Parts: sequence; C-alpha cells; structure tokens
Amino acid sequence: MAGRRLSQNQARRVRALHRRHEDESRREDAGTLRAGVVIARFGRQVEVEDAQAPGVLHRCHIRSNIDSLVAGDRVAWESGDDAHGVVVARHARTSELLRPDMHGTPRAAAANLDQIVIVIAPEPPPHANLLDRYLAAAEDAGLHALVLLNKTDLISDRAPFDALLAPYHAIGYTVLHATAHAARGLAELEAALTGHTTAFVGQSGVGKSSLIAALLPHETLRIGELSQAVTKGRHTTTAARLYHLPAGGELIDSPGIREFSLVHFEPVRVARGFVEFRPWLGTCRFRDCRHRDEPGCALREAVVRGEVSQSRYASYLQIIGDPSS
Ligand SMILES: Nc1nc2c(ncn2[C@@H]2O[C@H](COP(=O)(O)OP(=O)(O)O)[C@@H](O)[C@H]2O)c(=O)[nH]1
Ligand SMILES: [Mg+2]
Ligand SMILES: [Zn+2]
Repeated sequence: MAGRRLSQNQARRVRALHRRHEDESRREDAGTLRAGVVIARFGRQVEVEDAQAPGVLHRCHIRSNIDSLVAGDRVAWESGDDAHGVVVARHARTSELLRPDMHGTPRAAAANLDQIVIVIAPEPPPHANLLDRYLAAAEDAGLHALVLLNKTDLISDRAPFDALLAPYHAIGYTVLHATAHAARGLAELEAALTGHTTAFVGQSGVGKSSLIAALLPHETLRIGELSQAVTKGRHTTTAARLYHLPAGGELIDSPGIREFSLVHFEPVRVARGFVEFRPWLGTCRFRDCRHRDEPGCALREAVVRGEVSQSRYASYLQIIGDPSS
C-alpha cells in the first residue's frame, strides 16, 4: 500500500485510531486496563472473569472494533461508566471451535480450547457419520479429540456399541464410558480433562450438560432451562459457557456447539481430517485424486483390502458430497 494516499475520511479515522491506541496505552500504564477471560456471551454483552480475581465476574459491553467475542477469549477490559465494564481488546486465539451460522458461514463458538469430547449415548442413537464429522473437524482445527459413550446405565447389550466404537480405538482415539446419573466413569473423564480446555460436543440430549453438572456439582447449571430454551436462529440461547475444573483446566458447554462440523471444506482438507487416511494421501495415481472413482486410488484400494474402515470411507464420501454415497 506504499504511496497510496488516504482520503480525508480515512486519515481522520487513522488519527482517531492512533489517539485511541495512545489512550489505551496510557490507561494500561495507569493500571486501569485489566486482563480477563470471557465466561459467556449474552447478545451484545459478555461476562468477563477478572484474571486477578478468579471467580469474580463482570458484565461488559464490547468495544465496536472487536469483531467476535466468545467463551474462552482472553481480553483486556476496564470499568465502564455504568455498572458494566467494557472489553477494549481481544487477544489472538490459539484455536477456535467453529460452527455454521444461519447462512452456513463458519463462526467461532468458543476460543482457546485444546480438545473436544464427542459425547454419544444410546439415546438419542449415535450416527457414525456424525461422529466422523466431529472428528474430522477437530483434526482440522488442531484439537485433540476423545469419544465418550454416556448413559451406559441404559445399555443392556454392549455389543453394538463396542462394534461402533472399536474402529475409533483402533485408529488411536481414546474412548471413554460414563454415566452422568450414577456418576460412574467420571474419574477417568476428569483425568482426561485436567489441565485442558475442553468443549463437549454432540447431539442434543446425549447428556453433555448433565456430565458437566456431575463433574462440577457446585456450579449452578440450568440444564433443563438450557436444553428447552434452544430455538433455532436465536443466538442468545446458543451461547457457550466456560467452567473451571477444581483440579485445573476448563470446560465449555454450549447447546449450539452440537452443530460443530465441517462446512464446505475441500476434499483434500476433509481427507486429512481422517487420521488413518493420511498414510495413503499423496500416493494415488492422480495428484488431485478425490478418492471417489478415480483409477489407481490408493485409499480406495486400502478400503478394499480392509485396511481402512468402509464406514469411515463412506463418511468421507458423504462429507465431500459424493452423490453415490
Ligand atoms: N439414564 C441417563 N440419562 C441421562 C444421563 N445423562 C443425561 N441424561 C438425561 O438425558 C437428558 C439430556 O441431558 P442433557 O445433559 O440436557 O443433554 P445435552 O443436550 O447433551 O446437554 C436429560 O433428561 C438427562 O437427565 C445418563 O448418564 N443416564
Ligand atoms: Mg446441554
Ligand atoms: Zn485416491
């Protein structure tokens, strides 16, 4: 942009920005700016936890130059004129949990997490394809992913669940079992969560909020209220919330995060999200192989030999939008 002249309007805006920046630096020097983490978003406000006073929450307005603010965001904020504070800056995110908005555009639903727990249950019944979408999206976002079978108290015949989950264990994923109601399996779950910032994802009704309530009995979780208040298209009810774990680490719960999935990704990007496909990627006859019906497809040959699961391959085809799958 060297040599480009700014319009008078632009120049005025730049000067205003500089003034504001100086303003902020001066306030930071004066110690009025504080560090915090976003606990939850409510429409055009956020609840911010003061980094200096864990557990102390402040309702804050959001400075209009901040494009997006979600649970887990690290921010700089200060006291405002009224009872509310003001978030003046957001730190760069290390990761984002994306979900499509009403136009299908991916938007951050939570920030700065490092793993997801994909919760499935006998009720509502699990779909391998949905599980694969979550896993591929997690791989794409650079998030560690675990699979958790909840409501084991409702299971009399384990065989179909073992059959569903064995392939995931075989390709390296941790598979946990738990019962939110009887508090069974929670010790293993807690151990897997300690020291991490984790979001629970999965279909509505699998027990994500119940698990969080079982892990954090002292927190007041309005589980029923949350599940019932979800109305499609109403942003206020789909906000994520961040909780601290007693042994260290954070949990993020959100009714809306169940929609976390891959949105319009290129086949090459989807394929990389299937960890067991990776040894074959780049070894097909055609460099731009989409692994559908191309001759000399190394991945399809691996499926035929039984080295890659047919079900996972079918999920891949469905995600990339193959009409024959
Ligand atoms: N039997 C049984 N029911 C559970 C368990 N966990 C949750 N539920 C029930 O499943 C329903 C949905 O739970 P909820 O936590 O709101 O699911 P979410 O939509 O994934 O957050 C509620 O009626 C819970 O009481 C469990 O381990 N066993
Ligand atoms: Mg819930
Ligand atoms: Zn191929």
